[in-house]
Amino acid sequence: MINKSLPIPIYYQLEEGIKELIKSEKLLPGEVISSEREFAEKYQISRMTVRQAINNLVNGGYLIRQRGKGTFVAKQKIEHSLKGLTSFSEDMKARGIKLETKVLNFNVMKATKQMAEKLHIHKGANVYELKRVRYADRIPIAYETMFLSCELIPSITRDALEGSIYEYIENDLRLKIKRGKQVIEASTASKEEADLLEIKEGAPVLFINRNSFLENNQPLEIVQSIYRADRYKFSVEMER
Ligand code: 16G
Repeated sequence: MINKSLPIPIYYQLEEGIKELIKSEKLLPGEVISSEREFAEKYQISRMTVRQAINNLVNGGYLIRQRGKGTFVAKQKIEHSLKGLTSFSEDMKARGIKLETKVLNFNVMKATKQMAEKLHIHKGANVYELKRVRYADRIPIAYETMFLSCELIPSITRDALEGSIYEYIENDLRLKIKRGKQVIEASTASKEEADLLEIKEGAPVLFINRNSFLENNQPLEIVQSIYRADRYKFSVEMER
């Protein structure tokens, strides 16, 4: 794995070597990797060098460090197909992943000009602002901020906030969610986002902006979500 005569930094060779073992499934998700000391002894390199390689792999989402337990190969990222307009609850249930939702904030505010344009309401009209962290198998995956018109959705139950808003809208309010537009951008976690998602400030995240609409083209929601880039990826099927 290491060739000291190459003009390539040793930490980088080790980093790429471990990545290769993960990609070729010689190291499997959940498996503990050798300790810093073991790597250092095996390759006759300094522990500092090993630490640098491992830190980079932890930051890149390949490894997870657990205090007192060791360093593990991270689980596969959740892959989400951009086919069809689905909710977080539906996505997780379809994969058999245990899902939890923490409501951070739910309040009524006045629509800004931008919100009013998107939701087809008057500036200053009441909108709900809902902030939630969504967990998959106890790992925080996404931090969502949602805006809904209070005129369209006169009330929301606690169950819906902590469960599925889409299910509530379709099953309880009998409104038909028809289509959505989503923009996905690369970004880095702010201090607040990093704390909520249990990642480092500045770690890579996906910033997603979704507007969805009901059957009659009535705008339903504006949702800004921050997804952990180390746990989530999107796939698209294309035909030519
Ligand atoms: C997803 C949607 C979000 C929607 C939510 C409803 C993305 C990027 N966002 O998180 O727009 O409001 O699902 O989920 O996919 P729920 O029905 O589980 O509350």
